[in-house]
Amino acid sequence: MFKSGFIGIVGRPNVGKSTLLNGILGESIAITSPKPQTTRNRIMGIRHGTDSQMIFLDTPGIHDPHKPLNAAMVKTARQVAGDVDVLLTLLEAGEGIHSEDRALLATLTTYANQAILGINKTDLVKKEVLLPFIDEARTIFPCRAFVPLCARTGEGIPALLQEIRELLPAGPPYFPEDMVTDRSERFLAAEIIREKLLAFTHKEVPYAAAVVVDAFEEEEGKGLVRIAATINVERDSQKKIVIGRGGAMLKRIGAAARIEMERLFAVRVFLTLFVRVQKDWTHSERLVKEFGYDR
Ligand SMILES: Nc1nc2c(ncn2[C@@H]2O[C@H](COP(=O)(O)OP(=O)(O)OP(=O)(O)O)[C@@H](O)[C@H]2O)c(=O)[nH]1
Ligand SMILES: [Mg+2]
Repeated sequence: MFKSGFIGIVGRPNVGKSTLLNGILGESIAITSPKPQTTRNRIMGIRHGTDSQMIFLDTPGIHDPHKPLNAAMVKTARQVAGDVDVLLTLLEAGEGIHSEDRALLATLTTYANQAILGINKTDLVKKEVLLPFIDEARTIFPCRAFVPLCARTGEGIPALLQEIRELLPAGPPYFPEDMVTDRSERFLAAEIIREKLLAFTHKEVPYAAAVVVDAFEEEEGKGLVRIAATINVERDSQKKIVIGRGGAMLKRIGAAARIEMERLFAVRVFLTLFVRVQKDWTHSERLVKEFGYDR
């Protein structure tokens, strides 16, 4: 029987949701970083199996909203829970369940019957803590399955996919086989640039940056794409950091992003980056929208 449906991946910032999605797809469509609140938009990733089509929705980590950018991200994550066939809630393994995870699970109990709990980063804990952790999870969130995972190595992913298939309804494939994500190449290009910013800059800079692709032009028959993008930051001091001494930082970000884009798009990429100050954009509903963080 062919099965198909939507699976929402939710959880606290930094638990490894995007890493897990990339691991499931075998392709990096969602950017990841050691910093919390990396993902800002919902992104769809489609896994085409011989007996199922699984449509995953990666979401921004659920966080307390206190400014428009955060509020937009929390809204996205909460909406997903109500819209999917299977809710995959991801926690980080540890000694006992984190208080923020308890709070999150409490808001999701109405979905427990269609939920799977993924316990990620098992490589970071001793085996002995896993069973008590699962027992504790079972009492506060009696969901359909508990799956220990290591998203980084892929351990546990086959077992997870089996549990997901169990919960999916019978149905036809909804998307064509060559479609891996609903996001445009423009969006992916902007995200790759933001990923490099997250990797190479620190403190408030990654959170103050929004990347907008201004041009994405294919040169017919040449296997070349010309991409121009603007990195928007909130203050002059941040602009200085992103450009770096003699332009060194911007060059580093551009070079790393280009390599990644060439791999993902399988073409040569000519990338031009600009940096612009948009004063306090994270506090401006209009600019948050303009930069694409409203869905
Ligand atoms: N040791 C270890 N690290 C992991 C594992 N899975 C993810 N990570 C790391 O955890 C960090 C966060 O991963 P992401 O995938 O960006 O986390 P996320 O849940 O999508 O975070 P947000 O988008 O901020 O909500 C990255 O540095 C990952 O490499 C794992 O199984 N083991
Ligand atoms: Mg993420």
